[in-house]
Amino acid sequence: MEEYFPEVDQIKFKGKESKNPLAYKYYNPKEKIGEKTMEEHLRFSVAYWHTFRGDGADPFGSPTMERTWYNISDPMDKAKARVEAAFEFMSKLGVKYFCFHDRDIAPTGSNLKETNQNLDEIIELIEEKMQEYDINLLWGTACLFDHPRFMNGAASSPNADVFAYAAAQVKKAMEVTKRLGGENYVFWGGREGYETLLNTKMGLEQDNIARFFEMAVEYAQEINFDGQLLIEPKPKEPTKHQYDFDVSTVLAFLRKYNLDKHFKLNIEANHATLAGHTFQHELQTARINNALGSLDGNQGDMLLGWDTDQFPTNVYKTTLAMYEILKNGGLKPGGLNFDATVRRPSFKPIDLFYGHIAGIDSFARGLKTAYQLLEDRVIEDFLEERYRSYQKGIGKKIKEGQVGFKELAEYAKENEIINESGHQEKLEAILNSYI
Ligand code: XLS
Ligand code: NI
Ligand code: NI
Repeated sequence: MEEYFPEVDQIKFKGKESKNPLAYKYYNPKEKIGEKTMEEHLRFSVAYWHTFRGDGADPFGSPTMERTWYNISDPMDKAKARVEAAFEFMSKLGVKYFCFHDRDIAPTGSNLKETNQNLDEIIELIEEKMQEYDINLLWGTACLFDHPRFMNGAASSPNADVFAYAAAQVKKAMEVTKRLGGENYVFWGGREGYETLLNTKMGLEQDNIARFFEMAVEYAQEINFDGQLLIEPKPKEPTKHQYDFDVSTVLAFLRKYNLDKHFKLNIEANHATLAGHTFQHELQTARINNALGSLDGNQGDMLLGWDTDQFPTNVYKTTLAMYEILKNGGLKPGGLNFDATVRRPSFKPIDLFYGHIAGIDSFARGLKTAYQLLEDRVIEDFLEERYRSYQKGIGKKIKEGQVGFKELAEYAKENEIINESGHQEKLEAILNSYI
């Protein structure tokens, strides 16, 4: 069998003193951090679309990526070679999960029937490889944004035939996700949004998306798919106003349509920043609403302002993200999917390893630091102290709903207010001493 990454052996943990760029400095899969191993905490996943389909093309230039499987002309042979390459890659990296869109793995045929047949053929091969390498599916999804038919959206399209086609595609994608034992199923709203209200019935479009989700919930139950359904928020790109703007917007939408008990969120770092939030803000918003499902790990570039999907290397941010994950009691059945792509000039196959190793080590280091922060109750104790006025006296009565405006007005008349410092700089310095 052809080897696609002959220059790379199994990536191993060598510790932070190691100078080997093809070794983990922090990620030691079997090392225990508290009750769980690093592998159990982090549940890393490789994104099929970026890693095995990304060609380096951008709006200004042609593909740059050197990948032997791109030179195969027959689309099915190419898809099969890609599967081989993918499993060799994941196994050498030591990552136990992957994620895909239906159209990432198999070519489209001349009609839906043929497309589904292609998909089934590749799924069979993937199923074999999953068993052979002991690699699992974190989530599957349907690509409802690439084909021209989705130019006006999928479930939010003004054209009901497009809605129907999207439903057919998700039905099939859910079936194959179930067949491969997928632990989650993701909906990222592709082109569910709009450019101008001059041509858009926003109310109807949102009602239709809710109808689409209801059908998805029903169908998941019908086929006994017991994975977690996830929605991935994003504020803009490709459309100007994406309906799933951020975590709060999605939660409000789900509650309006009574869908909240069926969905959690898949939160992407670069989407958080595009929405004007930190990754931690989005994670905590989901966590306190019991809706934190899974992560798309990457990072953006503050100076570029679009979804650059870079590999996450900022340990300050991975630490605060892992802090939220630990507070959440973990991610399972979710995981940490690298929705990230190497830069256009990083065109060598080996760069795929460098990118993933950098991301994996950044999160492993973030996990260790966040765990220590929690062990030492650095933030916890400060917060307890800062909010202690709600533990007794008038604060306790407010919390327990024992007082109203009248009682509070009486209280305020008698009481002198003494505020305390928020000590932000002190806390930031402490955090730095841990990182
Ligand atoms: C695009 C999204 C996409 C989803 C899966 O910005 O991040 O890649 O994760 O459809
Ligand atoms: Ni994503
Ligand atoms: Ni993205």
